[in-house]
Amino acid sequence: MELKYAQTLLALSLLTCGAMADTYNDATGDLASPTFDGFTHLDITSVEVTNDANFVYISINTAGDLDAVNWGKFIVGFDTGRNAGDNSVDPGSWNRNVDWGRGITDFIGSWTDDGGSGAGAELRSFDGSSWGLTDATYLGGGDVTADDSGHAGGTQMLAVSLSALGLGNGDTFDFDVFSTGGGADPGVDHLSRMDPATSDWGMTSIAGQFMSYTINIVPLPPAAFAGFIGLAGVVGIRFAKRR
Ligand SMILES: [Ca+2]
Ligand SMILES: [Ca+2]
Repeated sequence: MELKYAQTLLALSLLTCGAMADTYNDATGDLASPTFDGFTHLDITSVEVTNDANFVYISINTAGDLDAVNWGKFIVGFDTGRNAGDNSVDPGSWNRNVDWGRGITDFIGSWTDDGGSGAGAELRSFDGSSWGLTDATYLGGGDVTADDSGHAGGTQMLAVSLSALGLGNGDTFDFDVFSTGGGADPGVDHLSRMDPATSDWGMTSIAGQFMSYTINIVPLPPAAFAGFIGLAGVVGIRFAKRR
């Protein structure tokens, strides 16, 4: 009974922990020297993407400690294909000096630069002719969230709603991620490139080939439901015996 109980628990935990994240690796130390020397918090090492029924979750891992610095921003550019997109980072708001090499339809502009006590983000979208603010952490609409719990380990965690991106199960979007500073700075490190994307603060960064991710909403299979009922029965019996 004990072994079967353990096996059922293991099976249940595997079924309910959700889809595995897709990991997109970047080189470490691929920032132009000497301008960006020492800016390990801007050096992206990998990005993990996963989703559930409502959100896409994006963890941006860096080589630094995001609690140890009071500046640094991370942009995620999406091309969902819902319109031709725009090769910019919204000239009216974030306006970073980036050449995506294509149009993007949406981006998350996020910040970690509050001295390690929080994180924030905006979600901006292109409607085919102009950019607009969809939601922001300071507006609390729930379409974009930011989490600073991984900052000491160098990770900026973001979530964006599928509905805001106009995406559903089976849909694929293309994306790139870059780190940057303030104003019209370029992308200091692009996930899409293993080599420096810019040579200096005043030089446009050039994106590489975008990554792609396919939304996979995993329904709870009937077998798992049966297992849950079975486990509930086992637990019920065990609890009953202890009374
Ligand atoms: Ca890097
Ligand atoms: Ca890179």
